Amino acid sequence: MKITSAKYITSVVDKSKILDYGIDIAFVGRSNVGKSSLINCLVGNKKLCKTSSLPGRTRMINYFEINNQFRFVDLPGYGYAKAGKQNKVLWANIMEDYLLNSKCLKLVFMLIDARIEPTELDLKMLKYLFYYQIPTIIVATKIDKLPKTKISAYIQNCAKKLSLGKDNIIPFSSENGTNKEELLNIIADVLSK
Ligand SMILES: Nc1nc2c(ncn2[C@@H]2O[C@H](COP(=O)(O)OP(=O)(O)OP(=O)(O)O)[C@@H](O)[C@H]2O)c(=O)[nH]1
Ligand SMILES: [Mg+2]
Repeated sequence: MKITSAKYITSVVDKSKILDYGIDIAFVGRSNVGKSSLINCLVGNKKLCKTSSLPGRTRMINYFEINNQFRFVDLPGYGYAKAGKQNKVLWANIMEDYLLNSKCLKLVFMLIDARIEPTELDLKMLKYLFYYQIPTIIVATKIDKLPKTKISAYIQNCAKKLSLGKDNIIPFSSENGTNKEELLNIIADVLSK
């Protein structure tokens, strides 16, 4: 599949504004893991989503219209140490509201960082997604930062930590587009159902 158009729609902080029509594909993961960069890579526009080397950049639910057919949803990152208690509560509320109430959610890409083992928060997130039976694909981002010889062992270790088969984790790089086509194929598959 090819993405031919990608437009920012809106950013939402409260439950009542969560869009309740159409098809959503959402991106979750630790703050700074590369969610916004991955979306930009898939759509081929480095400026669509704001990215930053400072964690905690995305604080709202950001919606993007893709191919006039479905939406990408850039969700706020978790585990940002400096977020402060109030922001953490706000984050939990937004995420829970979105994941539980979005009638539109067809697929979640959950991102983990290729240089860091899955964290406790990653495990919690994954359990949550499974519990609510939200179709989930795990993507290991920033794979360009790992030596090629270490990728396979890294994926195997992550799979073990997350109690998944190694084929359930897709190595990815926004930097050089590793497995971009693979992710687009998964999206096409979900849309065709
Ligand atoms: N080398 C490399 N760097 C990446 C990759 N993906 C993201 N980055 C860098 O990692 C930093 C964070 O990326 P973002 O895409 O802003 O991360 P995010 O998950 O959206 O972060 P929050 O919005 O804070 O939750 C930026 O400096 C990116 O350039 C990748 O695949 N390879
Ligand atoms: Mg972001």
